[in-house]
Amino acid sequence: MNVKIDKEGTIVILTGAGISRESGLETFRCKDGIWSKVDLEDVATPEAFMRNPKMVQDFYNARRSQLVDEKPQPNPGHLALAKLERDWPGRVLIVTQNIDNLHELAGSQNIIHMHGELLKIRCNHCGSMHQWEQELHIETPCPECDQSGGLRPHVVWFGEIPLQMEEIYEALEDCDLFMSIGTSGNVYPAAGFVQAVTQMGGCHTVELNLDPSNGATQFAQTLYGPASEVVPRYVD
Ligand code: BJW
Repeated sequence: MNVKIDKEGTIVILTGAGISRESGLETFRCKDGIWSKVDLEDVATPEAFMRNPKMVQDFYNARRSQLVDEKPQPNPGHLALAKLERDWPGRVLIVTQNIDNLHELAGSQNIIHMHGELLKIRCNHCGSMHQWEQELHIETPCPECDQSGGLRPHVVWFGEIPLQMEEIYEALEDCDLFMSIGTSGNVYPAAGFVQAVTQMGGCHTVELNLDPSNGATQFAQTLYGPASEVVPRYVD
């Protein structure tokens, strides 16, 4: 580990789309990113799902089938974080904004998917959650309550509350090292975590990214380059 913190210390790692870029998944806000091809207002809000569920389902069906059919693999960035969790005597928590499963495939165990998971669906009618195994269509009935029209991707859209926020803030309060990897710092509440840990005091903060994020000046330390290089270099 490149930085000296107490061996029993808690490490919280926020990850974003950039860590999965070299595994072949697109980011959102890079030049050729997802939001340069589709308007987020059309696919990433509850209003969009109400207005045009087919468009939203098609968007997520395509991204889900990319994960299932192309089977992107974790890159050295994900693998280095899994190794850190195995080797570190203290607590390591990954808080990912990503809905892919690459941290799991890399072997990380302690993961919070604050923006949901692409391989799960839930039912707006009965609240049940299911593995997402087939293309989702508006007429697909819920395996639990048998009603159709309510199944949606288990993801967090703009205007919805991210998942497990209480657990995340508890970990941030306890945090000795906060790492932010591959995120542009545009989307709250994740973009506010660095300020939160800084105000609480006693936590070292580091940004590892391809280029400076919106919040770059708030970090005590920064390291720029592709995640597959800078993450192993920092944590090994
Ligand atoms: C590399 C690399 C390589 C490239 N190696 N790096 C005004 C002010 C403040 C807030 C608000 C506001 N108006 C509205 C809000 C709130 C809103 C918000 O933040 N809006 C902003 C846009 C202004 N937020 C919300 O609505 C959230 N909910 C909320 O706030 O609820 C209230 C509440 C919170 C807490 C407690 C109680 C109440 C919900 C946000 C949901 C975001 N959803 C999405 C879609 C998820 C499903 C899906 O994937 O489709 O989440 S949007 C999208 O953005 C996705 C991502 O997780 C998220 C962040 O993107 P990320 O990961 O940062 O990707 P990019 O593309 O932006 O950046 C990639 C970075 O990687 C870049 O920096 C590259 O340089 C780098 N990179 N290649 C390393 N090889």
